[in-house]
Amino acid sequence: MATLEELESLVIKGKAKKVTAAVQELIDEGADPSETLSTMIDAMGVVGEKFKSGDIFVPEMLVSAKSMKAGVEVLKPYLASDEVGALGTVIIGTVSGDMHDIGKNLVAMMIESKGFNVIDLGVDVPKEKFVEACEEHPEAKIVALSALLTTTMDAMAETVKLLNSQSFRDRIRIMVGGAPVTQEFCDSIGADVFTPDAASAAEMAKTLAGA
Ligand code: B1M
Repeated sequence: MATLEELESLVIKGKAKKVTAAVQELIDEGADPSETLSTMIDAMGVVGEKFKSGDIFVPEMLVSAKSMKAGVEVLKPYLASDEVGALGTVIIGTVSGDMHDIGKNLVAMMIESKGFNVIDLGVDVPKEKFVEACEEHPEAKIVALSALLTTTMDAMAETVKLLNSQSFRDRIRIMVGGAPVTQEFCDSIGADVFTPDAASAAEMAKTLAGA
């Protein structure tokens, strides 16, 4: 029988196939999907600490990330809702220069599970692409930006600046987040809302949509 402790260890070690099996086993045995997800998020925190202290390097971080993604795939149906699209459209992406997408994917998944249609522009998204997406989707009410590196916070600021100068600015709310992002930074770049994690981002999106 798989345990959450074992799952954490498997993500840290980057054992994707075993993570897939362990997550399925945990869910089949009645584990809470949110707790299972939190365990994998905690594991990535440990991975980050190990990288920071020089115990592991980029390739190890990458295999851990892949194993977490494999686990999230199994969890998706258990976290999703069947009302997709009812609350409107959200455009999301990780800003230019930044390849981190696990947090952004979680935010997208949680927002979708609240009943939004999510247009995911991916990672390393140039600021102009966010503008194009808003123009292509006049129904979009929220633009959500993620950044994981202190060095890409500038790209987030530039993206917000460009969005703020557009004629469609009044119809969208700009949400920002990611490990180095703070409320103070959000205010300083002229974004509308900062939230610290995927669950609060999804709740906030719902509030912004007036639901
Ligand atoms: Co990178 N990396 N990484 N990395 N990586 C960090 C972020 C780092 C903190 C590790 C460390 O040193 N401790 C560090 C950044 C330091 C800094 O800037 N201060 C770092 C570094 C330095 C780098 C490279 C520069 C390493 C190098 O090449 N020398 C490089 C940069 C590449 C690039 O982007 N240009 C790099 C590369 C990578 C990999 C590709 C190997 C891989 C990413 C794979 C992928 O995402 N597909 C990777 C990983 C896995 C990490 C860590 C270990 C884990 C990130 C993660 O997925 N966490 C990370 C250390 C850490 O986070 N402790 C680290 C789990 C995820 C669920 O959390 O993404 O924070 P997170 O998302 C959270 C919240 O932040 C929030 O909600 C999520 C959960 O609820 N959130 C939002 C996120 N977006 C939001 C948007 C919102 C609201 C909330 O509203 C719109």
